[in-house]
Formats: sequence, C-alpha cells, structure tokens
Amino acid sequence: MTNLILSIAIATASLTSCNNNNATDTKQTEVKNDTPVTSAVQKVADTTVTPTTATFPVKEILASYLQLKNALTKDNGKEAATAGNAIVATLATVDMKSISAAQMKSYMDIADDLKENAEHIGANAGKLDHQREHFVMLSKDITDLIKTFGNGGQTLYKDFCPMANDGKGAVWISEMKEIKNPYFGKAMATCGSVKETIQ
Ligand SMILES: [Cu+2]
Repeated sequence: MTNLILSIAIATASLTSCNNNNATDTKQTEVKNDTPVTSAVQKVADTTVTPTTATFPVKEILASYLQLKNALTKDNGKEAATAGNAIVATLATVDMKSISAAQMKSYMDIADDLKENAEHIGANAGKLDHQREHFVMLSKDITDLIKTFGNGGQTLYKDFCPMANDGKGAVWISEMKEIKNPYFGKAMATCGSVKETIQ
C-alpha cells in the first residue's frame, strides 16, 4: 500500500514537471494540454518569441525638426539648440530592428550627417548664423529621411528660399502652407515658396 502511494506520488510529480517544461515550449503543447495555465504561459512565451515590432522614430525626429525650424523663424537660437539636441537624443535611441533592409542603405547615408548637423545646432545657441548654415544641410537630411521613412502621417510642405545659403538657395520642411522663413527669420519672413506638398 505504501509502495503504491509512493509510486502515484512520483508519477504525479513527474507529470507536473513535464507539464511545466512543455508549457513554455511550443504551440503543440497548447493543443495537447489546453488548460488556462498553459494558455497563460503560452501568451508570455509568444510575446518573447515574436520579433519586436520596433518603429522608427520618424515622428519624434520630425517634431523636433519642426520645433527647430520654428525657433529659427523667430530668431530664437536657444530654442533651436534645444530642438537640435533633442534630435541627437532621439537618434541615439534608434532601434536598428525598426529599419528594413530596403531602408538601411539610405539611413546609413543620412544618420551621421543628420547627427552632426543637429549637434552643431545644439552647441551654438548664441550663433544663429552658424545654426542656419547647418540648418541648410539638416533640412536636406530631413528631406531624405522623409523619402525613406515617410512623413509620420502629417501633411508637410517642402519650401524653397532662393536667397538663403549665400544665394545658392535652400529648402526647408514646414507643417504649414504659409511661408515663414527660417533662414532669415523676422528680417525676411515671407521670402520663399512652397515647392512640394508631402502627403
Ligand atoms: Cu558647426
């Protein structure tokens, strides 16, 4: 009698441990042992196994870029610097898994340049001219970034000022149809025109 109880106890114990092991394993286990506990464990297992659906922070970068652009339209170098630093900070959080193979090449072309220009703008709060020189290149980078990752779901305008960049002309991206020139600020606020609507 004692032996019988003992072997039942062992059998139960091994069954339990077997269940525990299988539970974290595969979906087949779930089909065989469809108890609430197994499904709960299965859910946890699924979230760890499923590849992370990381999203590229194009919205965050665009938000900081537009803040930077608007700061320059108001001749506010300090706010421009803050927004420049925000771009650098966001770039540092980019999860490479959020970038597809097709996007990777252009991202690699953009990333370093974007970071460098944003850094210089961030480090030159007192030098609007210098910030605007970098803003010429930063705006090109942002234009390329939009081509690669989209506009983050908001309608944007690609504007052009023929007088900026020492008369060579320069583009900027804006969230408004109205022209507010970031290269000249209050001195020449309405210089430029919309070249493209990005929807
Ligand atoms: Cu610089």
